[in-house]
Amino acid sequence: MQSYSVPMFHSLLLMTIHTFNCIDAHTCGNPVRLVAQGGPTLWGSNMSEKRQDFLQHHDWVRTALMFEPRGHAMMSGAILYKPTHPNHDGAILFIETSGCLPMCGHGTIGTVTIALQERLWKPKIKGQLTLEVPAGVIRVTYQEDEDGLVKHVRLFNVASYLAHEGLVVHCPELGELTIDVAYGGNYYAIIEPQKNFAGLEHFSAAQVLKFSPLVREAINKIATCIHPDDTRVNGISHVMWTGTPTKPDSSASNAVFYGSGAIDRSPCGTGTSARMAQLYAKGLLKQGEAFIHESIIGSQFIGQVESTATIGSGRNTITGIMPSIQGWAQITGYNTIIVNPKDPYAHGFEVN
Ligand code: PYC
Repeated sequence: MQSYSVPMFHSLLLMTIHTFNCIDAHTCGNPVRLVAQGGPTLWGSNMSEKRQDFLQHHDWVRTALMFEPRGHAMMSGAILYKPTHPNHDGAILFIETSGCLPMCGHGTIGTVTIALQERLWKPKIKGQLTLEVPAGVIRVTYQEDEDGLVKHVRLFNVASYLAHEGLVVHCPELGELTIDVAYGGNYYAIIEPQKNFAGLEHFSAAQVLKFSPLVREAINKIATCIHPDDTRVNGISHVMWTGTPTKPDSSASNAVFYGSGAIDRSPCGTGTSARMAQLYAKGLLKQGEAFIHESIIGSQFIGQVESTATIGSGRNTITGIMPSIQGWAQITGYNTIIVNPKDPYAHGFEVN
């Protein structure tokens, strides 16, 4: 078991009981715990700098709210901040069991649904939002039903690209695996059906959990991934296993592993972006074509390549895509969470 401690200075700040007003939801099955009140004030001129400040000085908030006993291995969430630019509608810090992701698709869809339905944001233009996230600035559109509930959210994600093609790693028990690596807001190792992997439909969740950390470790040893526009975004954090979908209208299925023991229950927004970038680069997906991505529980996101994109500059210029992903979320409850410094598990624990 791993439990989490905080530096002395911050533990002094924790002498009082901290209260977090959270609204819990799920996006196509994957949890989103939105911290509406109680998040720390962060230093920085953009969300990437604020993410660094959070990781250095306030990470106990993440471990307390995401890990057991207040959360679980799959828990994922977000904290709302004021945007730095007056034309923007909001700013989001993503918090996860795996850390603070630069970008999270299911987290954005859930956060937007909650923030709009609970009137935490007032859109400058009805039907669309411009949001600051650590990976950059994203645009979102949404549709409401006649009761003012958010039906769908479409996020126009950050530029995504195929970073490496055909890397070969050895995975204990499975053998050699040929893997592509793509970026969609996080770096993904993408494993398609091949000789030593028959496809996700032949794999159990237990196998995804067992083999993904081994693949991630092996691929990070041979592949360098540093975002050309922000060196703070680096390393392969997510592993995507692909296969034949169960629904006739789905284009593909996937299971994404992240953190130390999580499988995304949603089709994964940044993963879907990375997958579309990979397929587009290989000539297997066209601009404007619907890419319906199915999750491990059968829920679907509708992705699309909106346009091509240029990432980096000079000799580091890469051609990629601007992806969009549509999904839905549902609020599941209101959750006032307290963190009492006298609780030996105030900052959470993980059982690995
Ligand atoms: O939807 O981008 C996503 C995501 C990343 C990790 C879990 N979900």
